[in-house]
Amino acid sequence: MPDKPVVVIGRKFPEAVEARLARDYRPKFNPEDRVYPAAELLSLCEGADALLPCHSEHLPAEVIAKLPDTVKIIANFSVGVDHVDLAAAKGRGIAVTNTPDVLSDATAEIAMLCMLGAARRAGEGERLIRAGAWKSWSPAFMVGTQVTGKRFGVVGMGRVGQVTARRARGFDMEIHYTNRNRLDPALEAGAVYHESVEDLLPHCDVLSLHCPATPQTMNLMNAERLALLPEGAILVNTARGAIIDEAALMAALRSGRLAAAGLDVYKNEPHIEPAFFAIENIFLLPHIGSATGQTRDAMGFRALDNLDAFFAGREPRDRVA
Ligand code: 8YV
Repeated sequence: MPDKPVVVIGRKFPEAVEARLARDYRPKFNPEDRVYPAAELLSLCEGADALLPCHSEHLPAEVIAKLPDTVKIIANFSVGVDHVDLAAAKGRGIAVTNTPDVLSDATAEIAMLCMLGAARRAGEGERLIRAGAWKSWSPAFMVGTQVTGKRFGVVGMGRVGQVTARRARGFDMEIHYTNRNRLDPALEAGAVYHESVEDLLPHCDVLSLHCPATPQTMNLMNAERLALLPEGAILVNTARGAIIDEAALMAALRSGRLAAAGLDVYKNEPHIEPAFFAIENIFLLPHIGSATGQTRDAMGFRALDNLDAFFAGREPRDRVA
């Protein structure tokens, strides 16, 4: 029987996932859960057959170029693959997989939390109470925006976008969306399709971003497009920070053009632009879209299913390159 493949594990994975790895592979674990500098990651990959990174392990073309020839697959523990240069991997004949579907519910929950947190000023309320600064109540105290029955816009009606739209329907919201392709009527479920982001924006009381980060979507929400949202709109981002021009967003929040924003993702995570901290009408979470035990297990198992298929000579289900 051939030796079990050697796999480099980018970060500390859930216990059950690491148990399966230990049973079926020769894993190089990361028990301290450190973010490896590129040079260390590359040296760990010496003699390895596979790499299992998270979005925190950046694999641009110059790193992919230095991966040892033995590495045949990058099986991501993430649905987003913007941290991997797919063309470079393809060029070297390295397979790349991701973990779709299994995190859609968890991420949609966080999109709802971001929407409500922003609309109802949850961050401000928390800060006030924890600072011991809640002194009185009045009808004008902490008045926010009601979302029930309003229009909910989705950029990117893929798996997460569709689940999020379903959750928003629970607040009787009218769904508007744009997507590379219009969905079948059954999946659309009455949502109004707009051909472009520019067409969509004027129809969104809440806008939720669910498209991948690509060169085309970099700074998609810039000053010009933010200005197309209705006065008092709310912006939600659980996708990737790269999609928003953060300076333009801060300007729109400071001026009151946007009522609020709820963000789970940022351009330079975890080093968030400090200017955000001084803006009250923004609800900030630390990239926890998929952070439930159930979902993190499912992501790990999905990555391992891809790895198992690859080493069994089958096409991995979630191959993206
Ligand atoms: C994960 C995510 O926490 O899967 C993704 O693309 O953004 C998150 O839900 C993270 O990327 C895991 O690597």
